Amino acid sequence: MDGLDSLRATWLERIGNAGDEAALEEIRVAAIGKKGEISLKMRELGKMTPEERQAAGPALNALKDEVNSALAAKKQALADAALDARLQAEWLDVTLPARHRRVGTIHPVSQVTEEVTAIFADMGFSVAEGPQIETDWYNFDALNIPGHHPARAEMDTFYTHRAEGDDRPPHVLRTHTSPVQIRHMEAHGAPCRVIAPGRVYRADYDQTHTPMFHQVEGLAIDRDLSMANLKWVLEEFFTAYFGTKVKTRFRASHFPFTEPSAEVDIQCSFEGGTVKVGEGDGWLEVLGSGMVHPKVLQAAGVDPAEWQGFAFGMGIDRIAMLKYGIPDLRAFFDSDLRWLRHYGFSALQVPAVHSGV
Ligand code: 2NM
Repeated sequence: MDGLDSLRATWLERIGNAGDEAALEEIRVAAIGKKGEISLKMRELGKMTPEERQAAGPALNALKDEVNSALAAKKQALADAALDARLQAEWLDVTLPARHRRVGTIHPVSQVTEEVTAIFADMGFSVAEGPQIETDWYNFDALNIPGHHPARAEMDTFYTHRAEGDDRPPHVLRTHTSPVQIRHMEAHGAPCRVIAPGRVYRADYDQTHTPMFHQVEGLAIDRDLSMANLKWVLEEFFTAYFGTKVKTRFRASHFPFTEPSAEVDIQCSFEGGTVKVGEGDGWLEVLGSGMVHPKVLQAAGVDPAEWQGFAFGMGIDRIAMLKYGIPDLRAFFDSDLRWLRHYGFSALQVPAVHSGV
């Protein structure tokens, strides 16, 4: 059976040399397909004598089996090689340190809002929030600022557009967060202790004013609160906020929504062009305050014959600049990443109440 030996050698070699599955399939068809060389040989068995057939038949069958096995083995080998190649190409060291990605920072306004909230929370104040677009009633009338009052013009209010024939009341971008406190009194009545931090808007833009800024207002209503309670709360606040004992100075003032009213200065020094809070004999105005006007209580549904209390308001951006030495207000809202990385806070610097005394 020398013919079969060379046939076997040829096909096994071709199978061994097949480079991929497609080549292997071509070889299979050419060898043992319907018209394959080995299949044609098997068809010739019919023309043989029984003796020849008895020898050639099993040999051809064995050859066919051998070729089949070789094809299967080669197919598996090709698949293994392909997988190895892929694993090599996609090799990944999962123990390598991750690529560095810069994380964002907490904006000083957010940080200070949290600090202020923590300090007032410690004194029993909760946080109230409300809409940034208000009716002129909540923003002005309820606060004893009537239509002809100069404060209405002084505040450089942004009014929303109203189409001809629209009979809804005029709406404004709130010029202070006092409307939040009116809404709070309406909803919950007295007694109460809340702060209202948030964005406010005034049409004003220069070195020290931006058309959007942040305010925190406070309100405490009870049966016998006085200016003395106000003064204690504010000194307690500033001392905790600046981490050092801070003296305050009350100056008589006027606001439509409080009577009496006072502007509050905090003690500071101005040496070498830097402001330091809590030392020296200079004063810095940081806050407005007073006893809530009876008309304001009335407008908010609280009986002024039974209840009285104090309120105050201050700029968050401004007290952030003072505490963290930030020189330019306008840079607060420029979204300059270099500024944010420099003045921003880590998410791990969680504000807590601490008195630096
Ligand atoms: C200030 C100054 C004085 C104030 C008044 C009220 C309210 F709603 F209770 F009437 N909230 N805040 C107030 C008082 C705000 O900001 C300079």
